[in-house]
Amino acid sequence: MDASISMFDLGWQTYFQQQLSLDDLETHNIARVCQVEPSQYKLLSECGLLTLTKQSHQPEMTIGDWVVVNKEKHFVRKLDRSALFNQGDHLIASNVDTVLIVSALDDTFNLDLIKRYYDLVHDAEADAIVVLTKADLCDSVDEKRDMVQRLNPLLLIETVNTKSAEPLDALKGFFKPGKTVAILGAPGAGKSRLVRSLVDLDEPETQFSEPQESLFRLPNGAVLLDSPALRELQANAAMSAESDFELVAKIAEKCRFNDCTHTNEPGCAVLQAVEQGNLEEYRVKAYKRATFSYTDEVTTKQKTQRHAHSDARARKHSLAD
Ligand SMILES: Nc1nc2c(ncn2[C@@H]2O[C@H](COP(=O)(O)OP(=O)(O)OP(=O)(O)O)[C@@H](O)[C@H]2O)c(=O)[nH]1
Ligand SMILES: [Mg+2]
Ligand SMILES: [Zn+2]
Repeated sequence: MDASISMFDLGWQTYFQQQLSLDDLETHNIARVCQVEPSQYKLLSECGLLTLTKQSHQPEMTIGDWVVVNKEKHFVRKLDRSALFNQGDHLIASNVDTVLIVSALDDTFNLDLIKRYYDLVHDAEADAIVVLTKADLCDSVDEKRDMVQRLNPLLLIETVNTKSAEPLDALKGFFKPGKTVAILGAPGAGKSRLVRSLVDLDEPETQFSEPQESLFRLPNGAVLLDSPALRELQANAAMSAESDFELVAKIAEKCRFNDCTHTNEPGCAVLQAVEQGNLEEYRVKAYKRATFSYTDEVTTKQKTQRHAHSDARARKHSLAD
């Protein structure tokens, strides 16, 4: 057991401090949920790892939640969250400050998927930073960066080549003490490599304690939240981006012209489907954006997407892989 954990190591912030009563400060302890099991929660605290049995009077909790516990290590209350990832009733992760949306700049670049991740982060009320990896494999870096920037002019975007030695100082600046960070990105986007170039997940000092798998220490004192539920959310987004893409691609096969841009051509099956109300306009826009920079490589794109799809299904491995 790691006896040297402080609340600040775990991501404690003023926002949570303000919710504590005098009673809490004098007689209670604070702990952070680091694992959710069918019948119990595991929490990290200054006193090490705690276990709380799930009980009907407790609110549902998720990884990242801060909880007040009494001296007997029983649940007192959950603190208000600063951010929450959920899918309907299914809670995925909470109190994440910054999410790195990792996307490769090679031919798997997918603006639609970046947008989906961005929307997830926005809905969760966390901050997004888009990290464009594999800059060394792309000769239109600025063009793709501009496409991402058009999603939101204020969005922070960092371009990195994680194979080079210089790249990550810009990112390290975001890993301030007390900040909780998460990472979203398609399979193969370079998440593990990015994390590995920032921190060695196998090193003992990255682990808070042995038997938990979702909270890690990053350099500069930030916390990395990486859980199976978050990885599933990320894979689902990748899969639904693919199905939108394939839907439009399938309809586009019926266009009269092979090189149809689905703008104003006669015999355009895509425009017809939109007019008849069988296809939403936004799907077409996403499809056009995704095929924009490599117009005649639709087949390659589809293959790549299909590949990503099966990868997402088959491989549910962690960032450390
Ligand atoms: N050339 C180049 N290759 C990179 C870069 N970043 C990652 N890669 C390579 O891309 C491949 C995938 O990288 P990973 O870090 O495993 O990707 P991931 O996002 O963790 O993938 P999953 O765990 O499958 O979701 C690896 O072979 C990396 O070495 C980069 O900046 N440049
Ligand atoms: Mg990985
Ligand atoms: Zn068309």
